[in-house]
Amino acid sequence: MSDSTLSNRQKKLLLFDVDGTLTVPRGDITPEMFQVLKNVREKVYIGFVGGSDWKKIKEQLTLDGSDPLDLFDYGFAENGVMAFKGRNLLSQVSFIQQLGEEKYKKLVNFILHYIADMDIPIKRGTFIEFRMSMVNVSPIGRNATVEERQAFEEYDKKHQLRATFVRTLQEKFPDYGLTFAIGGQISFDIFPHGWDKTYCLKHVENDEYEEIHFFGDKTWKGGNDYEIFSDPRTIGHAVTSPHDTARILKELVLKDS
Ligand code: M1P
Repeated sequence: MSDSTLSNRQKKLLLFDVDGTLTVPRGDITPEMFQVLKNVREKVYIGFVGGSDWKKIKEQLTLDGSDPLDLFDYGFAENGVMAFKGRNLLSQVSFIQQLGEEKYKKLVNFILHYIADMDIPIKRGTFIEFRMSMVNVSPIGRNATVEERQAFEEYDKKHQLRATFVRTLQEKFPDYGLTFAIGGQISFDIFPHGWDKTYCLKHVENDEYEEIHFFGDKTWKGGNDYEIFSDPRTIGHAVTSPHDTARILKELVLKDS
């Protein structure tokens, strides 16, 4: 997109969750959504803020070999703990540095024991995924296929496995300063208090936006969009799917185009 196309934009920033908001969960961006975002970006500034790591988000938001950092003004992976402005990496911080090796080890050991004792229909592999800014915990394991994910999600709705797991961890580690957030289908994220999606706002606060909008599909308390959705610095939009996001954008930004 040329600089002249982007130079007269309103000083408004629209931030988007990824899974369930710009793409279907763990799916890829569609050409339609790509085009809607391109059109929106001619009017206002845009950024993504995902819980996943940059590698996964990049896979999901790449269309025909394009770099997502060229489509968005800001890119926030792992809730903004890894932050890009254009193609420039602004900062990256580490979960272990913050928590300390000893506490981290106790937490991981407890989680592994808990999962070993869980009697669920199937288990796959990679039950704990360590990321730069968080730990992702999945009772079925991150190697589950799409079908296995869907079956787990249904089973979890009925049996509340993740909610119970999270409550147990909150009781066991009350002084660790950790937040537990159920954001996707098969797992939950653990990160230090404040490292939820509101973390990304610190990277835009000096850019003087008149309005910052946030779009997400997990905006209820306990969902991983809740904090930024309900933050007084943002105007929150709860969406039900990427299709719903596109509909709102057409009404909110593109209706006079
Ligand atoms: O972006 C939402 C969540 O997406 C994935 O969740 P799941 O694998 O459970 O569907 C994970 O990347 C998770 O960290 C993230 O919050």
